Amino acid sequence: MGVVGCGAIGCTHIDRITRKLSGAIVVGVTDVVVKAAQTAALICNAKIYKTANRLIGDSEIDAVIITTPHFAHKEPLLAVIAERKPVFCEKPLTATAEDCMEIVKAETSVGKKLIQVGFMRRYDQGYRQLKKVIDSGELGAPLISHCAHRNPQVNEKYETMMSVNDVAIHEIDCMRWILGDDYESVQVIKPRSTVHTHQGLVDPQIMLLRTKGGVCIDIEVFLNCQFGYDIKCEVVCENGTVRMADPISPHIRKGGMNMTALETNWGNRFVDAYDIELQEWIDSARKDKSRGPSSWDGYVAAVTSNALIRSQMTGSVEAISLDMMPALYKVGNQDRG
Ligand code: NAD
Ligand code: ISE
Repeated sequence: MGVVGCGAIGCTHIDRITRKLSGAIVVGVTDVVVKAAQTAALICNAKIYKTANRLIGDSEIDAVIITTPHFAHKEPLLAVIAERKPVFCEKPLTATAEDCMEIVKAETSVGKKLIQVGFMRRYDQGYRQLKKVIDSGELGAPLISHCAHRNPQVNEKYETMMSVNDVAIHEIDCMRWILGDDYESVQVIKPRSTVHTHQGLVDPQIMLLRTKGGVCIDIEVFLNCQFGYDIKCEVVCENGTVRMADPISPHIRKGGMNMTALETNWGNRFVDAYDIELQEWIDSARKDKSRGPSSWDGYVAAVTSNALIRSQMTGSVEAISLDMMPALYKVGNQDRG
C-alpha cells in the first residue's frame, strides 16, 4: 500500500503496519515536505513518490492510506476513488459537509464502498464493552450521556474550532455509533476559560447534542486540563447506568495517598484500538470489502461538527439536517465494522 502524508500519525501507522500487523506492506510514501517522506521511507524501505497522484495511480499500489491534515483529504480521496482502490482516511473525512458530500457522491457513482474513515474509538475495547451493554437492552432505553475529552495541553496552533473538528469529532461519531441514532440539534456552551489556554482557543467548552430519539449528550472538551489524557463516557438508561472502564493501571498507596497513574498521551491510550482498526481494514481491503466507518459516517460527523462550529459563534441551538442516505451505505452502516 501507499501512504499520503507522512507526519505524526502517518509515521505511526507505517510503523505499526511494518512491525506489528500482517497482510500488508507499505511500498510507497509521499509528502509535500520531502524530509518527511524520507523519514517515513526509512521505516519501511519504501519508494518515495513526488506527488500523491503518481502514488495513487501506480499499479504497484493496491490500497492507500491518507494521513494528511483534513484540508488535504479531498483531492487524494477523489483520486483513489477514480482508481477504485480501497482507502483508509484519517478523521475527519474533510472539515466541511459540502466536501464530504462530494466524496460520498463520487463513491456512490462508482457503486462501491471504498473508503474507511479513521474513527478508531469504534475499535476500542472500553467503548465496545459499553456498546454491548446498551445493545443487550438490560438497562432499558438510553436517556442521557456524559462524555469528557481532556488533553493535558495543546500547542499554540490549536484554535477554537479545532476543539470540534479535531477533537470532539471522535465523540460525535462514537456516540452516534453507540446509540444507533442520528442527531437532531447541537449547542456549544463556553464556561470561563482556564488560565492555561492561549489567545485563539476557548478552553474548556461544553458541547450538547440531542439525538432524534431524544437522548441528550454532554461532551466536556478540555484541551489544557494539565493532569492527563482523560476520556470518559457514561450512559444513563431507564434501569441503570453504564460507564466506560478506565484503562487498567496499578493502584499505588504512598504517603497517605491512594494513586492510579493516568495516561498522558492519546497515541498510547488508544494504541490497541489503532492496531485493531488498521488490521481489520487491511483484512477487509484484501477481501475487497469495506466494513468500517464509511464516508457517510464522515459526512454525518461533518454536518454535526459544522453545526457545532456555528454554535461556537452564535451560542444558539443549531439544527442538524442530513441529505438522504444513498442505498450504498444502508447495509452494514452500523458495522464498526
Ligand atoms: P501532521 O501535521 O503531523 O502530518 C501531516 C503530514 O501531511 C505532514 O507531514 C505534511 O507535510 C503532509 N501534507 C500536508 N499536505 C499534504 C499534501 N497535500 N500532500 C501530501 N502530504 C501533505 O498531522 P497529523 O497529526 O499526523 O494528522 C494527520 C491527520 O490524522 C489529520 O487528519 C488528523 O486529524 C488525523 N489524526 C487522527 C488521530 C486519531 O486519533 N485518529 C490522531 C492524530 C491525528
Ligand atoms: C488528536 O488529533 C486526535 O485525534 C486524538 O485521537 C484526540 O483524542 C486528541 O485529543 C486530538 O488532539
